Amino acid sequence: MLYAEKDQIVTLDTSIRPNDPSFSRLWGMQTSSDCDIDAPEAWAIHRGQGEVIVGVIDTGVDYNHPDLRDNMWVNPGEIPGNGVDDDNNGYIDDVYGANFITDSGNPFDDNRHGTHCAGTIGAKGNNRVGVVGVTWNVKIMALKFLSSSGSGSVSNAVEALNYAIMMGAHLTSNSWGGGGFSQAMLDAIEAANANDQLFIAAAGNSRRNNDVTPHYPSNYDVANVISVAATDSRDNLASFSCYGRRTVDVGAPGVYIYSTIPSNRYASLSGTSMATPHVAGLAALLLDYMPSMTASQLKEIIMESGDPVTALHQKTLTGRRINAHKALLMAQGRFGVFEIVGNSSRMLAGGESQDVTIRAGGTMVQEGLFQAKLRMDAGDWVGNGTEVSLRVIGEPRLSISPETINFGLVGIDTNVTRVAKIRNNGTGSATISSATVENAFGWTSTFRSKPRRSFGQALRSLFSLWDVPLCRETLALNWC
Ligand SMILES: [Ca+2]
Ligand SMILES: [Ca+2]
Ligand SMILES: [Ca+2]
Ligand SMILES: [Ca+2]
Repeated sequence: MLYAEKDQIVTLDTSIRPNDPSFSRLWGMQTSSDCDIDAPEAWAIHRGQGEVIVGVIDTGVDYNHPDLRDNMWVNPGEIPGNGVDDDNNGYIDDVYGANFITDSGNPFDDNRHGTHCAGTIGAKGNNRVGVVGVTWNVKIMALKFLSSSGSGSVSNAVEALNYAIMMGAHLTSNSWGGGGFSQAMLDAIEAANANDQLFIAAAGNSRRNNDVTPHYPSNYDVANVISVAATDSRDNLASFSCYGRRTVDVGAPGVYIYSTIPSNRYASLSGTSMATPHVAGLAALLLDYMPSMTASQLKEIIMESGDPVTALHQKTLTGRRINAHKALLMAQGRFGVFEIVGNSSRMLAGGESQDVTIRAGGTMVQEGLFQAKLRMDAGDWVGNGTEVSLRVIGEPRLSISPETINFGLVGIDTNVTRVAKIRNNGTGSATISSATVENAFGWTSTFRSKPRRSFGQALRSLFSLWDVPLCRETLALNWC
């Protein structure tokens, strides 16, 4: 018997649309002109599991906002509302971050700018509420140094960044500028760099060429800084955006950006301030996807994977607007496990069969069991998937930074905390069971499983038995 069947184009599952009701207003994520960051295509690969901590150095964050509260960082060492600085970090009841104007633990947003930026980075995705961030799950650390009127001092910004370093943020988003060069700010950014922490900064809204008129903090010449210009929904450089062939790195959507503002509301705002959190959200999504990536690898992928845009050519270092989908694909290609070889889109005639080749491996594959599903999508027709799995064995490679920790001048009966970062750059996980501090006289202090206070005047490590996955962990050293 003869039969006829329609030819079908078979492709892999290529995009995911979240159920957040205002998703269609987020042109920066997806729009018909395609002058967007290809977020739905990125989300088909990874949506964020909430492992990455992003410090938002701004006017604070409405941590009660229904679209943000589940994605707030929570300080694990602080008991809320007891009026006590439980973790001895200098801030009382700093649960979601801190306020560096009042030196208190309450970073609530009395403006709206910081809450807006936080929503673009990581408003909770697919929760049937409001909008969606570039990453659906994240830990937002609210670092308030700008007042209700949006102004602040560089010295408080330095405190905010130092707090982000001390408390282990993986990156910071900096939608602010002005005040000129500050050696203290440069030192803090260099400390962030030494701690493998990206510093993503707005290029500024004064239409200037930052190569000629330096704009800070985006112009600080440190490896971890990414300076961000704003683009619109037709890939123009925004009329207000600063630029600079040497000093501005990439562009990102920053005109009429819809996001969260305090008191369960939403609003559209424009500025390089709105472009910056798109980049910070992408950095968080990438790091959540591939936790072994270093800050410099993250920056490299963000810069190299963007779409070349005519308006950014000669106006930025890369000439590119960020693309989340291409960034994840590039990370997958360099560090990933499974990859489809060749073009995944093809024509299948009725009765015909074709092979799909899957390659396993990569330059920085981690230890563990990797599972994926190979699925075909051809419009209305969806095939059953094939489970793909691979078990990788690897070896850990541990290092600790910085090389020196200076407690400075410390008064008797005071507490000072410094943080060292332990990294695992290897391919397998390691369990650390103890830490030892040894002084010049051979006196040692070793700590296992939980902190002890057996010596009056000693360097004490707040330490517990950890598994160090392939990412960064912090170790707090206290003088007490
Ligand atoms: Ca698109
Ligand atoms: Ca505290
Ligand atoms: Ca407390
Ligand atoms: Ca949402």
